[in-house]
Amino acid sequence: MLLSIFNTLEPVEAAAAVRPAVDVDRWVDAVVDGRPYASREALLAHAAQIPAFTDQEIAAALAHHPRIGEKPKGDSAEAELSRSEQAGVGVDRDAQLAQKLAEGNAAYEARFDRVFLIRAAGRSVPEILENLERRLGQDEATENAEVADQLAQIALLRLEGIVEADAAGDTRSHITTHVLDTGTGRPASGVKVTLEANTDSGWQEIGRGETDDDGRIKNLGPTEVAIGHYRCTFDTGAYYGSKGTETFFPAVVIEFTVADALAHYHVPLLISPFAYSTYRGS
Ligand code: 2AL
Repeated sequence: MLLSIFNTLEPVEAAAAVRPAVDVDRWVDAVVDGRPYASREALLAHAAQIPAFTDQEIAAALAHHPRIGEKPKGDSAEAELSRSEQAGVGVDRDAQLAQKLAEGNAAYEARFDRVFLIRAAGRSVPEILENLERRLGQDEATENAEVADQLAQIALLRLEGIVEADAAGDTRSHITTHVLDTGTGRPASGVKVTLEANTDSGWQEIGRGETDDDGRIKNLGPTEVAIGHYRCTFDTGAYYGSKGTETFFPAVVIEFTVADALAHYHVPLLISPFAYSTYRGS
């Protein structure tokens, strides 16, 4: 949702829009009451300074968080956000690690009597396991403070995904793309692209989009993905079909490696009806 729309919604509608970020009335009300926001940065800065979640609020909010490594069920906005956050982690890519995670989750639940919560976006399974082991050794008060912080991080990342900047270019996914039609020398707009991660159970879609007037997709999937193999599939057949142009390529599939979880990956496609190329952009 665009920030300008969020700014003008009735309070009850604005609250419904942001509640999937975290189901805590005090947080939702503070975000809604802070409107209007001059920019997305102002919104995020306002949300970032909301006082920490209390133990009671944590207990209520955790009811909506599935275990790490377990696919959230249903088609609620929260389940979709959670799926997207967990998709980049790559639990499906390694059965042994998945087993360790299941054991760690069980140990955590036995010790603290609640789901182990961690901001999943941008983290790999080994990193999550390391945190899990460290946190199992913490006393209750320290651990409660850490859960409150993780919940706040998740809420902020979700809010970032829910409210888009009005000025294009402000919100960017970890992997972006750009399609240039080298036959016309123009950006290729309206090209459908899917982004998939290579998991233990095969390729799994983690994002999709359509190139804008400038040939770009700035929001192709999660804002952070884990190290691993990914692929983009460009529906070049439909693109050329819509122009009545014959092409040799019904689709173009580009497979690539994300080797640095913190670096930005830009995967451009330069396409003509009978040749294409790509490169690692940034
Ligand atoms: C989650 C979740 O659903 N998203 C996230 O970042 N962490 N769940 C969890 N148990 O930590």
